Amino acid sequence: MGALPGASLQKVFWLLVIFCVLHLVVAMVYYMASRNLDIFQYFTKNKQSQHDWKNASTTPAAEPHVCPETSPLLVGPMEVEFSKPVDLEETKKDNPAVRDGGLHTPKDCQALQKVAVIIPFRNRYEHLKYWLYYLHPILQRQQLDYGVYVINQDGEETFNRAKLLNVGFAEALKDYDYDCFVFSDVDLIPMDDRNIYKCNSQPRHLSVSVDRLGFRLLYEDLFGGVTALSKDQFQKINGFPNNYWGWGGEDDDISKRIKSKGMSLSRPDAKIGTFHMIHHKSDEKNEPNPQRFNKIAHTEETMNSDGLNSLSYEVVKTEKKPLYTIITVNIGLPKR
Ligand code: UDH
Ligand code: NGS
Repeated sequence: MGALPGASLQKVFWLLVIFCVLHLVVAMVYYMASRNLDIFQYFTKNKQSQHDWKNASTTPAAEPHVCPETSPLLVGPMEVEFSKPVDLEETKKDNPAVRDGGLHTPKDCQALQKVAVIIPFRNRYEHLKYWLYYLHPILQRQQLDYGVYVINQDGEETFNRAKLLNVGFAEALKDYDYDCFVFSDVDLIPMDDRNIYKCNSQPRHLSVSVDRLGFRLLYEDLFGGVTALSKDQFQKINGFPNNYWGWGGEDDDISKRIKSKGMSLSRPDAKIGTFHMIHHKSDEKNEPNPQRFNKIAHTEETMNSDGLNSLSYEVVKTEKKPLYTIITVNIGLPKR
């Protein structure tokens, strides 16, 4: 009887120490192995998704990654000049990724927005050729999923820019699920591709500094030239007015619609928002509209009944050209 001898106590102690160390080693090995497995799986998964995207046709389940907020393809300020005539067959060859109808989808990433570019038009083919020559490369560099719609007013009646733009909105939506609409005069060419043809949280005025207007904003509420509205923003203001026949005022009406629905105008920086306007003589049948001041004075009363919800027109012809879709439309006559 009596206490354990000292040697036995020492043995028990060392056995306990060895057991603890072994336990610790096993736990660490197990932990490291599981971490490595996670990392290994993470890499193989990522490699797989890149692979899937490149071979999208064979494995359709994979989603392409979303295009970056700022396209890496942009070049900034650009030379714009009009000394040489444009050959559209050459322009088509220079833009092989543009599909018939003037449609383009970026191939390396999923575009942030689906943009319909709407151009009000009549008898301005020379301008249209320059527009297509300059804009297709820019819109592709901006990595947009876009389509170009030229809305051609049929007949000889007084021109109606805003109604043509309403038609463009309605017709483009029959073609594709666009979420953004850029409305552009045919004679305005951006001089900096960082001025992105896409929509913003507020309706956007893109043609901020036009050379022919002295590179300055004529007045704070100006909303003419090139503008961008999301589908929601456009619907919120009931589209554009249908009854401004002739030059002037329809853009001021749109600007008032936007304000009256609690939205504001957004603009790019004046240095980026520069445009060249192609020089031209005054058009026939687009004389200044003598009623425009009176109409603008009543926008808030008329906007809920004059716009998208009262739009009526008849499509005469739709043609899918190699670089644009042209929709010839009968928009009726002004009320006498
Ligand atoms: N447009 C046509 N054909 C026409 C008239 C206008 O295609 O016969 C289109 C074209 O896209 C043009 C846009 O409508 O760019 C706007 O026409 P606008 O005459 O309001 O504007 P533009 O930029 O000329 O062509 C601005 C100067 C006109 C001043 C006349 C008033 N004093
Ligand atoms: C205003 C017009 C706008 C026009 C703007 C710029 O006076 O429609 O000039 O025109 N408003 C009225 O006439 C009420 S510009 O210099 O670009 O031809 O957009």
